[in-house]
Amino acid sequence: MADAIERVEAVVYVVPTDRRESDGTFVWDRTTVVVVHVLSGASEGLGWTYADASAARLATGPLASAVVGLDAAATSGAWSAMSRAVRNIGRPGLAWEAISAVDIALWDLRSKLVGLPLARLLGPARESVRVYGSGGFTSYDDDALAAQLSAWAAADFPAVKMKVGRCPARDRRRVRVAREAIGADVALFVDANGAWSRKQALYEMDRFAEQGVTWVEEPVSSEDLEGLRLLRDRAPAGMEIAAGEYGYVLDDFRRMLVADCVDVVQADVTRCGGVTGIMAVAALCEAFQMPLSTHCAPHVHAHVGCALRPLRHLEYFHDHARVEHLLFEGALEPHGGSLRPEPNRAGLGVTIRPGARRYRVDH
Ligand code: SMN
Ligand code: MG
Repeated sequence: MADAIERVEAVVYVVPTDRRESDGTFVWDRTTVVVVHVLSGASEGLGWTYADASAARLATGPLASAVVGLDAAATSGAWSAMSRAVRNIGRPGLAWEAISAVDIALWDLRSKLVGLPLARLLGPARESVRVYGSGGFTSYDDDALAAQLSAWAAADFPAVKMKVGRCPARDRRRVRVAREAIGADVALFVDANGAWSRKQALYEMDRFAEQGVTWVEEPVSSEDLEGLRLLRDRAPAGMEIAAGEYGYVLDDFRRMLVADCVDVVQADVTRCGGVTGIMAVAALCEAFQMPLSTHCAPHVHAHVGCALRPLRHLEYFHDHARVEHLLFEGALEPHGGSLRPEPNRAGLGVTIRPGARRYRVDH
């Protein structure tokens, strides 16, 4: 056989956040990354997911058993084999995050075997992807919020996103602070992470429309498709409703699209089945004439995003951009509000930095 998959290894890194962080419904102080290495002869593919460390065991256990011995170019066959392997574990959630990391590594390997950047192997629709800055955590004071968002505005980002929902009384002031920090020409997005009830969301959205907010992400839980549909239909003119970051298997996205409950679907390559999975999600979005925006994990989305026809932009998420620069040599930097894959680096174009070992944890 051509290049066979010989081994799957996984390494877990835990990187403390640069300050305590929170959004409308969660608090955290570290980011866990499960990095998967797929080996074939002298070649190695690298993939990762932002999941619990236990995803590493899935990658080196049932998923490795499913793919070792397969042709390294047979990414679709490997994806189906991994899906079958997790039937009794339960596909959505952790299993699909682990599959995502292995699939990303297999596409990195496949690109390296033919000497192409992943973006070029996929057949690009564009050479770079527009970004929006994402942070503005509810744990920030007004100065930190203004400093972060204004820095992205100064770097020609067309939009920035901040967290809301933890304290509605503070939020209205925080959104005013954000608008003053970025000026009138940068789009202002908010993400409530499902913190509001349906009627509370309607009230907050009206208040935020006064500050020119044009994107409200997860105003209610993304499991409340009827609620999202209500808010999409009653949102102030010019304000889009977005959700989808908790979409794993294809049926999650099919149900969201059939419910016609968002203006923009979000998907995360480290959750929805990797490159193979997000390409399928993009085809679904296209069938429903629905725009797509990717969630977090900026480096991988910069490559795959070049080939996602319905893609509008990717999320330059503060934590993940910081972690990817700490762990990976070759992590992309935004220029002029876009991320552009390196044309002369095969695969994802990254290697593990020697200094990454300080963040390694046993799993
Ligand atoms: C988010 C992403 C990752 C961690 C916390 C919160 C948020 C987003 O939902 O869309 O950036
Ligand atoms: Mg979100």
